[in-house]
Amino acid sequence: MSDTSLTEVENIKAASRLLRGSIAEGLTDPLTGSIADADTQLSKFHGIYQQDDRDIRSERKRRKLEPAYSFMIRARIPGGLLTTSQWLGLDQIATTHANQSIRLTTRQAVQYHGVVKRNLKQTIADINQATLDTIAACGDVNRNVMSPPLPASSSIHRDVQRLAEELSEHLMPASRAYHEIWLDGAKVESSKTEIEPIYGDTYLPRKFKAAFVVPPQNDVDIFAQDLGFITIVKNGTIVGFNVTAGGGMGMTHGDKSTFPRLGDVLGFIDADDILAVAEAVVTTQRDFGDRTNRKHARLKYTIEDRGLDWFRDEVEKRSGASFAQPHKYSFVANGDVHGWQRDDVGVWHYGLFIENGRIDDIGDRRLLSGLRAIAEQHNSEFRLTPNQNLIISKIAEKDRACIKALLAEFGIENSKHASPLRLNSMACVAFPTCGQAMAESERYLPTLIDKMDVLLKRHVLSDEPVTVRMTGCANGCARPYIAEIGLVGKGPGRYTMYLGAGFAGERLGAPYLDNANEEQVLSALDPLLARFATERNDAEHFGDFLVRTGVAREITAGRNIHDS
Ligand code: SRM
Ligand code: SF4
Repeated sequence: MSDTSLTEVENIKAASRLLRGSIAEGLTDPLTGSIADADTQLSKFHGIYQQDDRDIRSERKRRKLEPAYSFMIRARIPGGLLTTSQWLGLDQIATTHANQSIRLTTRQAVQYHGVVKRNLKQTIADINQATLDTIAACGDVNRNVMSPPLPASSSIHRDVQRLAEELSEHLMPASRAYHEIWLDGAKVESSKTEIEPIYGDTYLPRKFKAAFVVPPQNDVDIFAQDLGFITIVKNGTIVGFNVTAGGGMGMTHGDKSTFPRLGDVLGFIDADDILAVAEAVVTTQRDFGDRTNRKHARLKYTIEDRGLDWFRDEVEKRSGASFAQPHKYSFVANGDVHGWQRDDVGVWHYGLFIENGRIDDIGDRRLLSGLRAIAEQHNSEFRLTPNQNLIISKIAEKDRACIKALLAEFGIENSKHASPLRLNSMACVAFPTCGQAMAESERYLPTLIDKMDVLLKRHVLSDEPVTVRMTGCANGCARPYIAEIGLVGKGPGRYTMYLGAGFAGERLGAPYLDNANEEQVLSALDPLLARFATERNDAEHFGDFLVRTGVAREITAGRNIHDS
């Protein structure tokens, strides 16, 4: 019997025998390219999304054909750390089963698009062959754990990466459904023999996201996370972590009960308490999150409704840890560091700009082939960044010339393509694969940036790094509400423009234009950039300038973002 007070997804999870549903049976049905509706919810927990090609949706409908179904597959890659041999495995899958491209995501993971049902199992098997998996990459569980990829201080970053991997492991679902369905693992006879010790059999009310950060770079956007750990370093050693909770970006246009929210700092803990505190945060959300309304089910609303003090007490009670006063920290930017960087032990890393995370071969710019050639020569690491870029990591001085030559040969070095504005830009996937898209994003932002760059040049601001992020809907997958210029799709060619966010991801932007087309966006920005060029304080960022001069409203709490 389903409980009508709960959302449909809750009933699907409850009846799923720990995420099995009828996925295995659906894969063998040759009559359709889709799987059963309920299974489309469950497959997300296995990192698999059913989609259809929206460019041809109406044409197929007119011809009375079923939608052109295919699947998006997302891998789980804690901290975005890959060996170059894992990369070569991922590259092979892109060319055999997907649409000849790899898509880096805003959470340091990779996605494939366009995988058809008959190739799904083999694709997952090949991902497994590359010693990776797609478990919990989506669904109402803890997703890919982020960790800063740029090793400015190599030992600190290595330790934090290890903690991120431990946290990812600790919060993985225990169900063997994934191995059974996709990897032909032994069948568990009865779901009674299996338990989910942390999640229980209906998992979380909604998705859950965690990250670590090492100040001063806020590349992971720690305040956008449900749960965050800010690393506190004294005299070159990690002394503990400030814990943040209750961040999230998603909202719905026109629904004021939904809003983006930045996480609050709960307090300081020792490194030994990380897993207990994380588990307590997760189980508190499991028990108190709203299972009757998915638009109100994220941890940010649990904290808004019950209060931060209540939440802190509950986490302390469940974890046995106590929060001390937070330690001081400061952030300088929420973007990536690009180009050549040398870490504290003298090893080189190259931050490669990848526009909107899309790795393919287009014209002279052959990213897919170039990264393949580099991975074949450079037996080391690639680090995926939280801003859809990639770091070719751990390059010895003697190998630098070879990497430089390969970057040039394949036409992919940063200097060739990117102004500071472009380097600090991100766009979500949107059309043609995303079922939620209302406007273009990945396919459109590059041309809009060409036009914005003309404006910046006119006002002698070409060297100014301004963050600009675009999404095709209000869900906020490219974290647009914490970009100095945030463009959020509302309809074909129409965007709500948010202005005034902090350059370091510490303040949300405020709505400035609603339902604006390209011309309206550019004409609004032109005079603001002119004023910025002449009236700014020393080293002042665009978002701070707009707030100081009263052009953009200062948003001090997400719940106030819709106020006029
Ligand atoms: Fe996202 C749903 C893509 C990061 C908030 N997101 C989706 C779906 C799966 C659409 C759907 O539900 O049908 C998109 C698939 C598009 C496609 O065709 O591939 C999608 N999200 C992405 C990615 C690929 C964007 C990108 O261009 O990189 C990112 C994958 C990250 C990963 O590797 O796990 C991605 N999504 C985010 C982020 C950013 C982050 O996590 O730091 C957010 C905002 C933070 C947050 O969660 O609040 C985000 N995605 C959403 C939401 C809104 C959730 C909410 O609380 O309201 C949805 C819709 C939903 O969950 O119902 C969504
Ligand atoms: Fe799709 Fe909206 Fe996310 Fe963009 S922001 S990928 S349009 S869900």
